[in-house]
Amino acid sequence: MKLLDYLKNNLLYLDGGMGTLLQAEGLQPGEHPERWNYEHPEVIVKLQKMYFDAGTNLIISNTFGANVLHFELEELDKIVKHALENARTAAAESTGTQEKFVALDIGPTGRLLKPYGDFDFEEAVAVFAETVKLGVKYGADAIFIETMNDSYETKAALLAAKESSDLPVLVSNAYSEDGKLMTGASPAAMVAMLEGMGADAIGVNCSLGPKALAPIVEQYLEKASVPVLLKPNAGLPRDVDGKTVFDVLPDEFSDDVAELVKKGVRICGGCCGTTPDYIRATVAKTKDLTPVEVTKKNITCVSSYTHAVEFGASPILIGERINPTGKKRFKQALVENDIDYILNEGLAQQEKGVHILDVNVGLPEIDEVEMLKKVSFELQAIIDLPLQIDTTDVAAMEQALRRYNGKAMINSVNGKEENMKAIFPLVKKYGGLVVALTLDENGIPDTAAERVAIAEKILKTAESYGIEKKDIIFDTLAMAISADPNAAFATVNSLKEIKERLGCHTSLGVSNISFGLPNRDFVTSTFFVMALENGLSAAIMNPHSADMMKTYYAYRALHGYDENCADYINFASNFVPAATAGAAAPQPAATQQEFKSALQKAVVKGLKEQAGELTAKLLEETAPLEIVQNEIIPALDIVGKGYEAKTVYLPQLLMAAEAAKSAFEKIKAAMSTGNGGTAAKCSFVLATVKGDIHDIGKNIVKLLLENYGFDVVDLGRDVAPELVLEEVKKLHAPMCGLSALMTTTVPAMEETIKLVHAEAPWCKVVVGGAVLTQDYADRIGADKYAKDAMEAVRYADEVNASLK
Ligand code: B1M
Repeated sequence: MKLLDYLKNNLLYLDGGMGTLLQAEGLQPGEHPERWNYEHPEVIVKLQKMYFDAGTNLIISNTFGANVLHFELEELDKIVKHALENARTAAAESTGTQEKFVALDIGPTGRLLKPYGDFDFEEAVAVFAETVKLGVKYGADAIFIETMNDSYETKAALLAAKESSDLPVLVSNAYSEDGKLMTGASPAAMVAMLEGMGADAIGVNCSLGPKALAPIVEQYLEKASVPVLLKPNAGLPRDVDGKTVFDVLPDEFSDDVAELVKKGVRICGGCCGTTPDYIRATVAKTKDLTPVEVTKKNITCVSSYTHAVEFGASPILIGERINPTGKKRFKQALVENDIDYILNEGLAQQEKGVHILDVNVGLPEIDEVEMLKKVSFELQAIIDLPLQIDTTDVAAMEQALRRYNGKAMINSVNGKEENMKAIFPLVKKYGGLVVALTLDENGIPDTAAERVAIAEKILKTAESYGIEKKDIIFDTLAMAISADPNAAFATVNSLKEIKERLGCHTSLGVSNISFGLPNRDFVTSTFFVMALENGLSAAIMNPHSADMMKTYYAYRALHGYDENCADYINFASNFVPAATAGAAAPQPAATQQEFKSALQKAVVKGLKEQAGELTAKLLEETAPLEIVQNEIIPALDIVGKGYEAKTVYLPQLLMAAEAAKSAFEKIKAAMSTGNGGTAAKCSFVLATVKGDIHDIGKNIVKLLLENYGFDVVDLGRDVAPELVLEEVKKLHAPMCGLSALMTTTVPAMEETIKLVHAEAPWCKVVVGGAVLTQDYADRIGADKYAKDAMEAVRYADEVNASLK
């Protein structure tokens, strides 16, 4: 029987942890477990047979880290071949009579994708594809993508699985305790993206025990229309005397998993710390339960790398400003490749409270494929709103969708046969919510009835591509009332019928209605209400228009979408009448953030180029160190606090660090002439301690020391104590400096100080970094605590003077 057929009527049991079992069999720390597939196949077969004997249906091959980043292709081939053979042998040798399957396991690469890391998305797809092809070659029944804590890498793996095989794909993510992936995705965002791309089952594994994972699993069950899987740890791992221990025992584990099976989980197993006993107990407690039917949830939504936006309740606003039509300055930005200008348009609309950003960069004189790819990539690096990819160029559409980190809104398809033939395969492959325009080969019909007929044709064709009704949103096209007095009625009447009779959601570019009239927003905002009253779900609009935003907030309050009228009150109390403040719309207070300066904002928002430019300007009248102290450090503090409060996620932290670096480059250049005298001074060994990769502060210290004539040997970041000692001894350096930013890396600092003091007693150790205090520095035995870079220089000068 095929795996997916079996899953239709049965619970599917997975295996449990392998790591601890392999260690018990002699796997050494640092050794690749994947090599055991051919070095010790008998051990792998034995362990996997134990799982089959315990009731497992689907064994996940021992190939978690098997990819071309870790192994040469020839060895990879051997590993995958043996891994699948071992699992098959285990199935054959097991006495269990249940259905048995073997999945190719794919784990994360361990590298962070661009723009946050240095790993290219297409490179990641290619890496995963190599392993997938081998899985197909050696007869896997399915692909199991697991323990992914980044949505973008998950997408790369799923895309590779889909492009290189026809096998069922199960996708499992590892969530942190805050219920989000490390890079910020919510369960709803993952469900939207993975289902859109055609994953056959989705869910969670690793990191936490079944109790802690329950709220996350429940969100999957609420949103997912495919089977949900659960593979928890035996609780949260703890370190006891250097050994990892897990607190949840098989009995409690299986009770908790059984509860979630009753709620709808269809695939279950165990992850770290679990053994065949956990699976046996789970099977015993769930095998007589009737599997909960997997139902279609019919959720119309799009998603970004952090969250999903659902259609159907409160109206959705789609910002229309990233579009060159009628905008001279925007066109210039496109021609001059001024990406920051475009990013700022996005940020400004986000601040006004839109939910989705439309992205249109079509201009005859530029390469739209490259520009759309670039702009959508840069936008999703700094803005966490879902994007509406808006282009008539199919190649540009495909490139942007491919790299989009989430489920995009696709603008658009229409009723022309040719157009549907080009767009629907992209919707099917990459997932997405497609805007369908009610026009066809004969143009835009005048009547509502004809537009609805086109909508019906589009729905039927979409179905033939396997695209569901929920993933189509109709735009019944607003035409100018200045040209046709019945234009508004034709549009809203077709909206109403599409909503009520066809049961679909709708969107409209509302501004077009007032084309050719003075004071257009008067008309547009009234039309907006008409459309909303007739079933409009989303409007593509200008959030800088006070009239539009007034209408939006008032409409929500009047329709009960705004509890206690809180959003309306926020909006209206900040409202400044146009007569005194121009026509700009006030911002909803919820999205306002005060910044002391433009540079601070650029760093916090992660605008690299702008941060560099603003720093260069500021340097004309401000001392470099003042900029560091008063602008850059406070900006990074804002991001750091946001990170702690879980309002900012790792990607934003990384982008802010990149922006700070680009500001710092300018500061470095400005200081290169030196202001502290260039007389040669002694050598100074500098490092960020082991386990810590924060080096912005250390680099400032380096720059200043060099400026003051010290011969700095910078060992970089994440530096082992032994390496610091080796360099100190080699140079007989009278001083070394250590930086640490995290409470977790202060012990490494202490270890380094002890080693240097013991083996190189002549060397003074100065320490710094935001996590340290004088008291802390004293406790770990530092010779000097420097609260900032300048203090480190003053101390170095003292030591240097004492050498003479
Ligand atoms: Co992260 N990070 N970070 N981070 N990061 C902190 C430090 C954190 C406090 C944020 C928070 O939660 N509020 C937190 C640590 C919490 C803790 O203590 N346990 C944290 C965390 C948790 C993490 C990660 C674990 C996140 C994750 O992956 N889930 C991860 C850790 C990776 C690792 O190190 N193993 C991580 C990663 C990163 C980025 C890569 C994204 C990026 C670093 C980029 C880089 O450095 N190349 C980053 C950033 C930017 C920060 C914050 C926001 C800013 C740090 C910074 O550069 N400040 C930070 C929050 C914060 O500090 N507000 C945070 C500006 C810099 C100029 O200040 O280094 O203090 P500072 O240097 C000053 C002085 O302290 C002094 O002089 C400098 C100038 O006056 N000084 C010295 C520094 N070293 C000195 C040495 C001296 C003398 C003076 O003598 C030798």
